[in-house]
Amino acid sequence: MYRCGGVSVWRCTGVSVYQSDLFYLYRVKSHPPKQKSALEVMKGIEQPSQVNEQAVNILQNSSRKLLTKEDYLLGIRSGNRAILGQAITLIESTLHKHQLMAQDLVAACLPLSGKSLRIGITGVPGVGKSTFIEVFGKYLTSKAHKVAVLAIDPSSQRSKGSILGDKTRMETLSVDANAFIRPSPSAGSLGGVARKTQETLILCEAAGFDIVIIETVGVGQSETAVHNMVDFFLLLMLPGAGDELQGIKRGIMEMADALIINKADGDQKVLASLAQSQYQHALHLFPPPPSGWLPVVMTCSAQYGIGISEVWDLLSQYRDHVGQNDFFKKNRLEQTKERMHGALEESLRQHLFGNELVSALIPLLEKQLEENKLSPYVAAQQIIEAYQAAKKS
Ligand SMILES: Nc1nc2c(ncn2[C@@H]2O[C@H](COP(=O)(O)OP(=O)(O)O)[C@@H](O)[C@H]2O)c(=O)[nH]1
Ligand SMILES: [Mg+2]
Repeated sequence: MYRCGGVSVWRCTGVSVYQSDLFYLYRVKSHPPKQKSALEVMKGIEQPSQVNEQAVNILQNSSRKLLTKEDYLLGIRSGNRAILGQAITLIESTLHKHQLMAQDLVAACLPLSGKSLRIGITGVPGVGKSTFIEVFGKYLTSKAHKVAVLAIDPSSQRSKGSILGDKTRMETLSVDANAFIRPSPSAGSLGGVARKTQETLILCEAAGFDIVIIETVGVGQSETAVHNMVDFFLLLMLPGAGDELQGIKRGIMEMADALIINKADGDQKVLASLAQSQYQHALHLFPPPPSGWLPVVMTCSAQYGIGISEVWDLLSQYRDHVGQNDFFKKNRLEQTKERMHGALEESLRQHLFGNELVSALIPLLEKQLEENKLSPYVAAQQIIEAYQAAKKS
């Protein structure tokens, strides 16, 4: 067992298992799973102990039987966050049998999914994403919504997880009975992490969460991945800093349905208003988005809870707008198709480059390219032909 980003993790037969998850990984008939709070599900964060005594005891005394698909499904459908956490661990597991079970479970949850409003939130580190999500999430649960917070952060292995690191700032939301917070899976390529997050989203929706917030750090490729899985994309900005300074690429601004300038409090209030009009003006110069919704620029202070209900009002307006013009449905369909094509491309790439003949041929062709003996197009064609020949033999 080791500690990762403040969370104690069990490393057993090649799979990472969150400490508290162990409790539910094995079915203990005499100890039926009880409802746990979100904080408990994420347990380990504040724990100084290196060993989860409870899990060890249960493992020693249990019949070591994995929950069945029906157990998971029942737990998820009833909104049991501990079981939901367990099921997500299966999705993240690298064990083949867990993967099979996870795929089964995702397929079973698919018909129950799709009913939430999916919100993507991005912005540079320090802009206040965690503070905002905490306050916004609490606002939503106070309005009888059920909120799930997920994160995409492919770099999280290095940075030890975006949300985990911010745990202290989500203390209130994580103990809210109507919230569920799950950090980014801590390993893998962006494609892999995105897929796991997408599947996690399906389980969360099946568990009855009607608002799913997906957080990403606004500096890399992950924005596009998040944009492709949400209905509304929200970009948090700092007052008084140009977008070059904030490291926000133009492409990310173009994806945004709303720009929210956070920290509009104290001395920064005036700067925030100035930035608001500047960004509003800049957005007018962008081509109109396919949703027909012109992105809105607003200010807020997550710290002082100012402008939070206004953000929700804006989201409601957006939902009405894209509901009326049918973009909501069309966009989701497009996203699903895009995911299929993305998965297909990824799989083709793996097959192609995983082929021994192809990987032996590529350096030879590269040499010929260097010597101007071959055109890149002919080389590509030769690779495909070599692959096809290898498949036939
Ligand atoms: N003044 C002010 N500070 C804020 C506000 N929101 C967040 N902060 C502070 O900004 C810092 C970074 O916030 P955090 O939520 O961790 O940002 P993240 O990296 O984007 O998740 C923290 O010290 C927060 O207390 C705000 O609305 N006003
Ligand atoms: Mg954060």
